[in-house]
Amino acid sequence: MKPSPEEIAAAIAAEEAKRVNLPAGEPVAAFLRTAQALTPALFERRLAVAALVEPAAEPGLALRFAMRPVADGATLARRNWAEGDAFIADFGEHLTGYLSFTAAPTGSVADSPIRLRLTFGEVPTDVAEPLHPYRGWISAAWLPEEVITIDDLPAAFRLARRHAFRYVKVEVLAASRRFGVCFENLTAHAVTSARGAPASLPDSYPEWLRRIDLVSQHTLRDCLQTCFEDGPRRDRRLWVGDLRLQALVNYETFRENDVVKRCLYLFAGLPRSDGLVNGCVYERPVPTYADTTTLDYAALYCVTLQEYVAATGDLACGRELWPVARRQIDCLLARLDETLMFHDGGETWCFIDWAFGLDKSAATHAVIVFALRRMLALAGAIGTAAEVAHFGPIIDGMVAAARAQLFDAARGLYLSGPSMQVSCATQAWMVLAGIPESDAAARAALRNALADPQAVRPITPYLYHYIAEAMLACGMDDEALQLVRVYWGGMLDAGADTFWEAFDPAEPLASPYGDIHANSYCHAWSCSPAWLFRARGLGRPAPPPHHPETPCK
Ligand code: RAM
Repeated sequence: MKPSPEEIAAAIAAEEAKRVNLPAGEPVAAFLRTAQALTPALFERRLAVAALVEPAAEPGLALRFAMRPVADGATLARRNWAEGDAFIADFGEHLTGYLSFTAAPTGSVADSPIRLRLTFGEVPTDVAEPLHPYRGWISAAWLPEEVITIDDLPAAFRLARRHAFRYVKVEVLAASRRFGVCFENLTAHAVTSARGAPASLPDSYPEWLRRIDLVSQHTLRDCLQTCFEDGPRRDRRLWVGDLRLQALVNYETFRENDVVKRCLYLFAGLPRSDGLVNGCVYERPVPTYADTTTLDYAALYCVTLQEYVAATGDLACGRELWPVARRQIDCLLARLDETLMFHDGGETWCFIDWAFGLDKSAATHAVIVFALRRMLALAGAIGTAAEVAHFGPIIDGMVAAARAQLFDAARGLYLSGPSMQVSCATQAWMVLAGIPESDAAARAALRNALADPQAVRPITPYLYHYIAEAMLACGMDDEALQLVRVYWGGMLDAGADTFWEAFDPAEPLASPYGDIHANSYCHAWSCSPAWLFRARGLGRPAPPPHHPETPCK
């Protein structure tokens, strides 16, 4: 049964009430200085209006609306609008940035200010239907709208707030009847710290795959600001889980590696009192703590550091942040029971996915094993292996505990929590952690869960990524390719210019927040196909058959 927005809000509130947030720790000034010194410059690109558009209801589309062009963008400067009028400008592509224009009176001098409502749309739905009444449980202050009043026309105006958008709906809420308003030079100023555009995949790749690759890059580009933001519309901040996937794609595309480093230092500079990194941190107004600790993300901090060192060869950074990563592991291991099992007691958040009702114990257990293995790899690279020689036996113990306590041999999959829940999340992380006894057992666990109509399925591209990554880890390349084609391709079919924070193909209007207008439609953790294609060879066309030349006689 699909939960109502009220049920989602009540369940989240009940979970939050159980949480014990440790106080923030002492900021580590030296780490924060390093982070700030690595702040990248932002580059601006100006975009003119491509077209004036109107939404058309398309019940067959996932988000129910398509845009129809009604006039060329250049005609806007020749039109004028009166109180009560509205239009939608389409900038032709998704961007993160600012809006500017000149508002000029026509027909008479302006004898009043004008009041406008600007609504910013990442997708048609944002501007095609009213944002209110809003039913979400996160603040309505996130809704992408502004009411502005401009005096003394003609006036050049630039909106101070940054938005994420392709469409802007302009409504003239109030203006004197004695003049019309003309909007000249309506301009979007796109900003990103990504320099340049990566080379496209060769033509030998199928068209649909090249398109997913490109949209993945655009998603990353628009999230790549002074840090790797999770979403330029919302939450506009740095989360560990999003960072790992962004960093991976970045190494294969924009290569803004210093931004990854800055992010690692921001987390290291703002530990909680027990040394766990925050699930997310804020950059502004000064780098500061978010009141959120996320155990699976703390484990993924170690993985992200290991991958950064492997991708860049920056051993000095690996060595400097090694104690921070070690601390994550120590804190996580302290939460295992005497049989080396992790149980989600609810006092610290485990994220894994936003799927409603998901039991996170087994998946989090596996994320910890995944991180332990990566810590051994990092230790090998930076020469600290002796310090973590005891990790090997701990990994063996955690693997054995999971096999003994979570594996349902009759069904060929792993269960989670007291309700013995079957989920795709559990199988994906078990496989990535190397817990199944063989690749064949790993493949069976994934296939069994995916075929089980009762299994809890993901609702975010973040968890779909881990299913694809797990499939690649155990030789399910064709299924991984099909998953990417159907899931990310499903967003493309719905008209996506950038990939989304949440998308449940079975319930396209579902939102983790109880209202789709609170969703972000350019969300970092959905950009990972570019890494699956470029680093993991997913979908790589077979080389043309080799015909040895016949030697001349
Ligand atoms: C949401 C955001 C973010 C994610 C967290 C756990 O607030 O979508 O990307 O990392 O959840």
